[in-house]
Amino acid sequence: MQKPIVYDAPRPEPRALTAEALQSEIIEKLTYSVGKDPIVARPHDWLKATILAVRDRVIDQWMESSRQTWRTSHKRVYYLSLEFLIGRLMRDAMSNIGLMEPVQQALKNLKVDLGDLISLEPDAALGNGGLGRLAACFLESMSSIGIPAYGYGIRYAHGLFRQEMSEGWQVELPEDWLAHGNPWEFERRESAYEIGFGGHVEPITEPDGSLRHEWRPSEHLLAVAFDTPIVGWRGARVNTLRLWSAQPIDPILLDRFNSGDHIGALEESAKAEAITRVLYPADSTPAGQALRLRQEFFFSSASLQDIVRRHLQQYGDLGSLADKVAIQLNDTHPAISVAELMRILMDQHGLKWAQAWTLTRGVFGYTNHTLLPEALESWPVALLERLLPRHMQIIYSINAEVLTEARERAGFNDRQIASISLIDEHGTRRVRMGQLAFVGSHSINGVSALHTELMKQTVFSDLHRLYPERINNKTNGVTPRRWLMQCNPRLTKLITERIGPDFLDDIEKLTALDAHADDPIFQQQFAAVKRANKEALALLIKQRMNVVVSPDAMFDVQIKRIHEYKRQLLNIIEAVALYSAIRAHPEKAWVPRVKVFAGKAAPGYWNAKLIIKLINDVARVINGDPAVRGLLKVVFLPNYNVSLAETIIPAADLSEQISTAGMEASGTGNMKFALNGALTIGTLDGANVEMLEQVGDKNMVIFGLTAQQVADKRGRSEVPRSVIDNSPTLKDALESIASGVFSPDDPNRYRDLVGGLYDHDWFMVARDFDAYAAAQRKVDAIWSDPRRWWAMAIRNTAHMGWFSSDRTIRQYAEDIWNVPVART
Ligand code: B1H
Repeated sequence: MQKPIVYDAPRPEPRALTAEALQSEIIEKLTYSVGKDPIVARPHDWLKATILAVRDRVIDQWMESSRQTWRTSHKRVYYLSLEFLIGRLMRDAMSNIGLMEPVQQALKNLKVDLGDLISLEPDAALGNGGLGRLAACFLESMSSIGIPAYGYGIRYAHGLFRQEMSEGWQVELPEDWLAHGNPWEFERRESAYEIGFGGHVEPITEPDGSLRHEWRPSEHLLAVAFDTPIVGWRGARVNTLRLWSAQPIDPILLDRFNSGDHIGALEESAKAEAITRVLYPADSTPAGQALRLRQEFFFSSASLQDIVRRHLQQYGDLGSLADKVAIQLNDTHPAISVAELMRILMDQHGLKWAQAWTLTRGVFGYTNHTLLPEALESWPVALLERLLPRHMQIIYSINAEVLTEARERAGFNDRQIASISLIDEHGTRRVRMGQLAFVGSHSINGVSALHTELMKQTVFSDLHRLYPERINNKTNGVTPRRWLMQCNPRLTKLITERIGPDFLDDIEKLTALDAHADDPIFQQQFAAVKRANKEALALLIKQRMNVVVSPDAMFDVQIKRIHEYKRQLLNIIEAVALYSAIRAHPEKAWVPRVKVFAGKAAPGYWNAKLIIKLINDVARVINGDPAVRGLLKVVFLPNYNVSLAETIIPAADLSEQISTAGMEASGTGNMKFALNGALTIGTLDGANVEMLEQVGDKNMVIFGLTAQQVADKRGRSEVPRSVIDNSPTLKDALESIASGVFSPDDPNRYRDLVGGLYDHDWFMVARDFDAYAAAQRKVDAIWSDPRRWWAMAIRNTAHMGWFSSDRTIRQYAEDIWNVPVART
């Protein structure tokens, strides 16, 4: 047992928040912490000094928050996620504790520009896309509404790859966010845990005759904690993001070194460090490699050891674990935690199976983020047996318990038993991590109403029948601090002037804007804000791409991971059709458009990479064709990340949310665009459905097949060829792409891609094309009526308050975690 906590130990006076105090402290940090004389300091030195000064203010609140949790014995929430897509932290921290103006002033006095420093900070890109960004929004919201929480994940040495373009093709380069050090993190050598792999299980008969199991791993390494403070709105609370880094127990095998094997002496160290070296870059599809399973177990085990240690330190007894601890599994990536907690409780703390199983289910909640069949994680039984033999035994025992219950209590037949079994018996036997996470949790949630419904009907239908009270919905949200106040200060100011500042603390108060939507003066002001944001984006496009775009044109934006189900292909085919129409009828009153794309493709996903190349090929031809007279431009901005999103989203007029219905679990970009006053063109998919409920069908442009219609068409394996033959516009566009109009250097480049649309069209690109094109012309018509456009845009902002991650987190707190929220 560790020493008990002394709650009233002395602490320094909190730091002052004034510009004067900050100014002298920045100089002090520069001198004594960075070790630079101000006269030779470089921008990175100033950045570091500024972060250190800001960080001190954060720490004051951080310590206060954690003392309070120890003092009050509140239940803690632990969010386990293999991804946290944080982005930059400095502006977030400054803005949330009200330091933007004093820091800006302090730096100005020192002749340093705050904006320059902000853009120097590297993006922490420890995530792929929506799932990782959701985790980051959730952390910020938990701090903002006063929930004692920890994020647990991996401190990848290299986050998501940097994307460059080489002749229009994606090239992946290593990302190096730690190159200049990371002033936000605190290494905690004292919080290190041993993690084992391999070996065997030793059955031990206790003196009382009972049987205990002891895992004797053959391989050991260390998980070392790195802590980053996460500041809530108005500094209400500061929680901790604890990321684990893998290190060898013996950094060098001296006997091997001494015998002359200098490389072999470092083997252990290389093997350990490989675990946290790099983020797997596949969004939606698991990598399925042994190293990935090692990552999953490594961070699950370290986190659970830490949680159990903290609980014992405070309460001394594991019986209260489920009353004081809630652990949320962000998808199945940490699902092995179910078996690991069972092992810790039984093998290390001597609990009996029944009590351990009750505690485990009491503690865990599982969030599912995708139903794509290829995305459902499973691991070969043989691999698990080799790497985690004790966990495999526990998984078998859990399976026996659940299957017996299913037969005896619910009378399940063989088909149903096969469907809920933790072991997939088709082909090589595999452990299904979704089933494991489900049976080990008291709550299983989807991330939008439609997605949750489909979960009940498809992958988890039989488990839902067995445990009908477990599945629930928690529609995603985004933090309005980062995604409105920080990224769009102009709009924030305008809204404040119009409806007062209350919405800053209660974002649902944005509905007050609805009453101003038809006011011509407010419309003009709203349009002027959008215009200024578009000028900033136009400048960035000129600087990065050397393409000139007019801020008078409609900015039509699709930014997200490149995936066939997200249908960037549908968008670019429509652009090709529009291009031919403009050339054929130059006399018509075309609405000028700039089509902006950005997003990364998984390195092994050929079709996604080909779609990037197609967008670039089409862009080159259209942007270079004088016959278009600038009425249409296409831009693909490389290296999409959180910071780029923060510049693009406030400048968007039209948000493309056009996934094949039933395939996008929720989407969160959709919410960010609408919050910033963009209209949405979208399918009835994911959270679009609930956005439609909030803003009404007069304020959103919906098109295309429904999830049910998609399922029906797939079920009938209908051939799409006749659809294409009956749509001359689509046919022409496809023929021009397939015949090499945009790829004269390799005319066959897109033959197979287009061929897929004729053969099966799994993603319904051909079958949704006419509806999509018609919806785009409807968007044109609205654009041509500015009064109508801006009224719609304002109403979108007005009704996005519900999509705040504060609301989402409140629902998790109430329905899943059973913890109170301090601020409502
Ligand atoms: C989402 C993932 C995902 N769903 C596997 N699933 C991964 C799956 O590395 N892997 O193996 C990585 C990511 N990501 C996204 O989650 C959904 O597609 C979005 O619709 C949703 O908005 C987001 C947050 O819930």
